Amino acid sequence: MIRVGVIGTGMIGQDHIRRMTSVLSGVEVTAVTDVDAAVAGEIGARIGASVFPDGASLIASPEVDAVVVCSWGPTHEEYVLASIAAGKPVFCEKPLATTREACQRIVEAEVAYGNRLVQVGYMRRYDFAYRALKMALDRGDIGTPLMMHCAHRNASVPSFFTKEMAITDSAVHELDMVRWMFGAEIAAVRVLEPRRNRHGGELQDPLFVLLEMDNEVLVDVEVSVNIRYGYDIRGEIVGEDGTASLGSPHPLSVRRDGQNSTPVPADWRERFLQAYDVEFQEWIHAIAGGGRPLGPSAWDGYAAAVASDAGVDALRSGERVTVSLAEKPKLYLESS
Ligand code: NAD
Ligand code: ISE
Repeated sequence: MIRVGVIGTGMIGQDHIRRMTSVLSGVEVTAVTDVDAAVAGEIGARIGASVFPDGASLIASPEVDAVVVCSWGPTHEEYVLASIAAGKPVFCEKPLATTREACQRIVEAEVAYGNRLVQVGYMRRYDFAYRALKMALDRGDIGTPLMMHCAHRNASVPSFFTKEMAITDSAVHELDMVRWMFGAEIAAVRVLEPRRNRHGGELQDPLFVLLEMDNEVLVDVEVSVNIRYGYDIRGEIVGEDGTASLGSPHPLSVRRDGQNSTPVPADWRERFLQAYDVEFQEWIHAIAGGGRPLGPSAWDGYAAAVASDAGVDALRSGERVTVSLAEKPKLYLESS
């Protein structure tokens, strides 16, 4: 049984606690902490976990075999570095950290440790539809890929959301997904600003992101964060011999009054429910008995952050910005 300590008991922290306490096997949540002590206290009491005053004491606790970081992005680096220093596996929600330099420090710390401890929460790699799409591509069903069209639509976002966050918080999932999908790196980024959606107020929404992969595949990503009708994630790959796309994410279809309707998920918790379950179950299996995590690595977190930084530069400058990665350490040569 892996004893997990969770740092950050907000929206996704609570969802991951729910899956670790009532869905998955081989894991128990023994410790929680949050800067909002009241919410951590309430959750700790509900699930019978110890409540720690801060992340450092939770990571150091002998009650904790592995750490799950679900706090705000700018706090991730500190907790991931502390977990590596303690030699404990750490699952960090995306992004790994908010700058390329911070991600680089994590990569260096893990390389110095000498083995993988870090996994980053890029759950699309575990989604049934994305996995089916990648299998079709890898089997050659549509021939050599040429382009991919993506849409990343949030129903709404909180008032503190900025246009940069449409890249660093939302499109960062596509930045990871395309590297995994095509087994290629992002070479350059451009960002265009379409006509503004009035539902976003002053926020520049949507954004149109163009990615050039280093295998010459072109990817476009529409990022809309005030689409209102629900949470809608799309992807279609155009190959030389055909096209392949993500199917409907919902198993239900209702025919009534001359209409055929399919529900649209409300948010990522509903759309990627099973992906998160598989992601966590595979992580637990992988680290059980001292094994290393096999999912998105610190290197993947670093590569997504470098592309995300380039996206922010491209958004602010209106220019095409190239992406250049450091040399990939040997530790990560087996992973994407
Ligand atoms: P949230 O605001 O609902 O929760 C974050 C929690 O972290 C809050 O309770 C806050 O008090 C706590 N916190 C902040 N700083 C802390 C610190 N230094 N130590 C301990 N606790 C601290 O946010 P959320 O939506 O749950 O997002 C949390 C993280 O998960 C973010 O990195 C976000 O990008 C990521 N996320 C990932 C997905 C996904 O699809 N993989 C979806 C949503 C959020
Ligand atoms: C959120 O933080 C997530 O990670 C979701 O998966 C993403 O779709 C959403 O746009 C982000 O705000």
